[in-house]
Amino acid sequence: WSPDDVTVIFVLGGPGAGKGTQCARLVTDYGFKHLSAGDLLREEQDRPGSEFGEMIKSYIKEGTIVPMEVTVQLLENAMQASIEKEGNAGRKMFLIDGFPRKLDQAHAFERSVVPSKFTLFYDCGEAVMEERLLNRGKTSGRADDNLESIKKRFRTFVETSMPVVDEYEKQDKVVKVSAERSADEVYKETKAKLKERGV
Ligand code: UP5
Ligand code: MG
Repeated sequence: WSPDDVTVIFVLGGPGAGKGTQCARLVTDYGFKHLSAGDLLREEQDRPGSEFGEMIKSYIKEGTIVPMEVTVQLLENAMQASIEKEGNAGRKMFLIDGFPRKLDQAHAFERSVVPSKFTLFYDCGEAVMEERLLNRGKTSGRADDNLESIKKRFRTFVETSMPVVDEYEKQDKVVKVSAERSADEVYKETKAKLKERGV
């Protein structure tokens, strides 16, 4: 794809920072397409006959990163399906949530699919994220919303995913939003920062 036809904004932030929550609002107001890498992996995990189901399950529970071939393919398929379904009249804008979480994924996606416009980064401390995730865990049914998995997810985020944010920061491609306040306030800041970037 060419960046003339397809715009991709990556949405990053620690586990429970509020990526999904903010993306849902952006979809309503801006007409973006929202693709969550985690949601796509969970769907693939539950798809009958998937050869990757068991593998995905164990990576998610351990809070580690699924091999990128799987995730990049799922994202590319979902983008293709969205373009085929609605045609490509006008420019397609995708919010890719929770991806890339590792430098090799970032490089592979930008080389083989399309370069990103920038990364929306939700900055949130671990204490706040932990409280949100434990709270969601009471009803989410997510296999990784328990204290043990949460700690592992934090560790992977710091060691493996932050280097992606740091690299994009050096290229002046990070739009940083503080994510500790209420969802309404975070959204307000998100909109203001997007405006500064001409979106
Ligand atoms: N909430 C949200 N915003 C709030 C606010 N401002 N104030 C108070 N509460 C707020 O929010 C989490 C909870 O907090 C919700 O209950 C919400 O109501 C509340 P949410 O919007 O869901 O946060 P989000 O950042 O989306 O958290 P999520 O748990 O989805 O983040 P993760 O990044 O951990 O999960 P993801 O689904 O992206 O990935 C899961 C796993 O998949 C990874 O650990 C990894 O194993 C695997 N994965 C890969 O291997 N590769 C990938 O590329 C992607 C994922
Ligand atoms: Mg999410």
